[in-house]
Amino acid sequence: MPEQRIRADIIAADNEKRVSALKVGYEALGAKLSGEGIDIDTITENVAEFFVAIPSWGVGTGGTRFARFPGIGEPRNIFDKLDDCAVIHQLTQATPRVSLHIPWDKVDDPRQLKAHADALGLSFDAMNSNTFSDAPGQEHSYKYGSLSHTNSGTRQQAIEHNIECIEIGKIIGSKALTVWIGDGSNFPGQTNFMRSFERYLDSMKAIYKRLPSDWRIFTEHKMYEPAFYSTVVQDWGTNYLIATELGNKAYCLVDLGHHAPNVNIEMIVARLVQFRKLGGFHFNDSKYGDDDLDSGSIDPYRLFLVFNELVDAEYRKTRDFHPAHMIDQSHNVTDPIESLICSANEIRRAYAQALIVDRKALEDYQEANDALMASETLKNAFRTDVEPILAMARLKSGGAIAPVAAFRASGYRESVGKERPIVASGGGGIV
Ligand code: LRH
Ligand code: MN
Ligand code: MN
Repeated sequence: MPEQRIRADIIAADNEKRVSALKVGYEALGAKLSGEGIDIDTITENVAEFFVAIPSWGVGTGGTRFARFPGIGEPRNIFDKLDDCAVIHQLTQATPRVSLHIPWDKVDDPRQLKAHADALGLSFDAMNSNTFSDAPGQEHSYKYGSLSHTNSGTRQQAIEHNIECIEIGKIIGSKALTVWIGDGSNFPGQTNFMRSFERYLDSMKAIYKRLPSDWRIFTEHKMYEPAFYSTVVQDWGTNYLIATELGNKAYCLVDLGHHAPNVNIEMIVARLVQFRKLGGFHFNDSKYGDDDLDSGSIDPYRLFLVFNELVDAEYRKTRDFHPAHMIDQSHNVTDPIESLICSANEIRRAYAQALIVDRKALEDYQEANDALMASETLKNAFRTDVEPILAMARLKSGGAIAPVAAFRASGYRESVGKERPIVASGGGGIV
């Protein structure tokens, strides 16, 4: 039994108040779905086995380049962050893994970190390297790039940092490395597109060589920012080229916020699935750019359509299909624990809705070119309120029917607020 940061009786008392209403809702939904030939318990079991990783950098309050407004009881170090992640998992039963970001996460002793995670019942998802900002005391600056830098010493330093992330990851049980770089340019002519990409590929090949045989490497594309004229790994096409150049342990990571507004992300997902190069996701939502808003808070239909592709891939029994599901968000005005709880639920909601799509009917409508009914088939699933399924999956796994309410009832934030001082300055999710 893992150590629990919230007392079990507090969750039990909150569940007690809600369980009879949940049973009524679950039965009603079960009857509706059964009329459509769907067994609700099977869907609930699938949902209970769907997990999404928490980003260590997401449990601290984020900020913009203008200001950061810290909340109370923010994590002071990676151990505090793991405690907060454990709370999210205890309540949702949906987030047993944590994705680290080095050196934002200062890992002095990986074995001690692993022991802390083990005690909390947590494990580690992909490691994230950081060569988009300078760490104190590093020899070469990343101001003009890292893995694609014109200077070989800078490139070598960035390569070694990624290898260090792999080494830490090996000790704590991670099985993947995610590489996102900010390399690019701010002026036409500032860099040579082809030479930069050649240098980047050479650097990535050096990192790839050091990847253990049972690991995967994910490269993450992003259209712009911090470079505003050109970016070295700017879109999924370039990302696909990287993954094919590197080899069969290399895959593309899709961060939902890294595309131009209105880009058809679900179609990108379908392409990567078809050519066996979908590595995983950074889930978040956005209105304008890489806003890092809470998953499903702006466009839940788009999230559903992404999951529709993933469930379609499962339905077609796509070989070697196991994308990594991770959240990548910044919480500027909410309690990060509450936002991450809601996001994990929204992601599971999209999955549950995608699971109840009548795939046979959809296929028939597609074959018959019945555009309206094909669309209605998706909409019928999307319009279904699957909350009773999500709540029942949580309850059956030992979580909370209403996780935010249970979190508030627990007083966890107030209690850690007494031991963790407010950190007034600092940017992003860096604590
Ligand atoms: C870049 C990014 C990438 C980083 C994270 C902090 O915008 O999405 O995944 O590692 O944000
Ligand atoms: Mn990301
Ligand atoms: Mn991003």
